[in-house]
Amino acid sequence: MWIKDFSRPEEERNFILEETLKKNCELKDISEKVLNFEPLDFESALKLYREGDIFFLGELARKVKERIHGKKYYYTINRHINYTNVCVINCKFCGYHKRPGEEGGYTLEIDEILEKLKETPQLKEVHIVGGLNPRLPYEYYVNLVRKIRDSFPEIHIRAYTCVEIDWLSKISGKSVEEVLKELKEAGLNSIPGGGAEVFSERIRAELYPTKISSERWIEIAKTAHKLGIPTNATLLFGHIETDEEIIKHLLILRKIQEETKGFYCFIPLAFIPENNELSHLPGPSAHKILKVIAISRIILNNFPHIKAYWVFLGIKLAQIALLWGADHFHGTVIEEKISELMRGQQVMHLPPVEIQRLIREIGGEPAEI
Ligand code: V47
Ligand code: SF4
Repeated sequence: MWIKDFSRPEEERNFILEETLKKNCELKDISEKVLNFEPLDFESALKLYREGDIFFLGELARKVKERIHGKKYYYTINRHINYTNVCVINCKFCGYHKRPGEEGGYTLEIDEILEKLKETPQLKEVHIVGGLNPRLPYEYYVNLVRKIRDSFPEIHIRAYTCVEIDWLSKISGKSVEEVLKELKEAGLNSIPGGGAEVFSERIRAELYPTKISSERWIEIAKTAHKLGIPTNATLLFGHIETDEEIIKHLLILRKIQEETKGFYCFIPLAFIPENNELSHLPGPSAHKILKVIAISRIILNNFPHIKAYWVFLGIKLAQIALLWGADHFHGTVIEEKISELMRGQQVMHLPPVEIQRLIREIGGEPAEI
């Protein structure tokens, strides 16, 4: 019989304990600030992210999450509509888009979209994101929202990232404010968080030089907030960004939220390396993903929600992310083309009962919103 003595010598145990205590002591002042909901400066946030081990960060983030939401974890019955994959921007990390005229490009007709929505029972939210397709006129975007609103008076319409709003302003010759007002009048409720990527000129120059700048993304988000349209925000991490760039991104978002209070949810998007120009990169480890989720909850303690986006993370890691500070499991999704086209795999529909089970299993109370 194979029996091994796993007990450690006394001195070794004491040494490990001392090391842990010493490390936590160095982070003690910072963690007290976190628990008092005081904002962290750049150096403290970076130190915590770098030196705090994964369990320590997870515990702090979970405490912040529980102070805001208690045991509740949220999800919604939603459906994604990726209306076109044709895009002129060509971000190196994106395996979803096709250039205009390239084989494999598609665009959905408005009626087709309405049919898809009608197929979905008890639908509460529709999430609409697409590429920048020069063939689509401005009217398509406004009509899409208006027709969905006419057919589904109660549904939450979350549509068009700040990148698409900028594009709409360009193709229509209208200001961002006019575009947003018109969309709101047509029935838009909120704006998804995509397109923020990393607020870093260095990364933009290397990976998405023709995409709108961070300044423009922020200007559009602030304009939406001023008009009473809540927006989400994202960070695309796990590619070439540095720790400093992650912290800077989070602190910028925190500061905007102090001014506008218009952000609803933050979604840390873990880079998927398949089928794009950055496929030589390994993508973030589970360890990194959990640390980024935790530090996001800690720094963005003025954001209502941190999302564990299971479509990109995978269901199992997303469930664990709920113990590392995330409180929102996104939703049922149904059909999502961005990761489907990158991974060559259809995204699984997660029925509400399954989401509820995943939440209960980690000791949470599921709450549909
Ligand atoms: O803007 C593109 C990202 C975003 C990759 O607001 C990639 O609730 C990882 O914005 N690996 C679109 N990410 C998705 C998005 C989103 C998703 C879920 C919820 C919400 C919300 C918003 O996807 C893009 C881009 O940043 N993306 N390629 C990739 N290879
Ligand atoms: Fe276009 Fe968005 Fe893909 Fe960039 S991430 S290429 S803007 S679809």
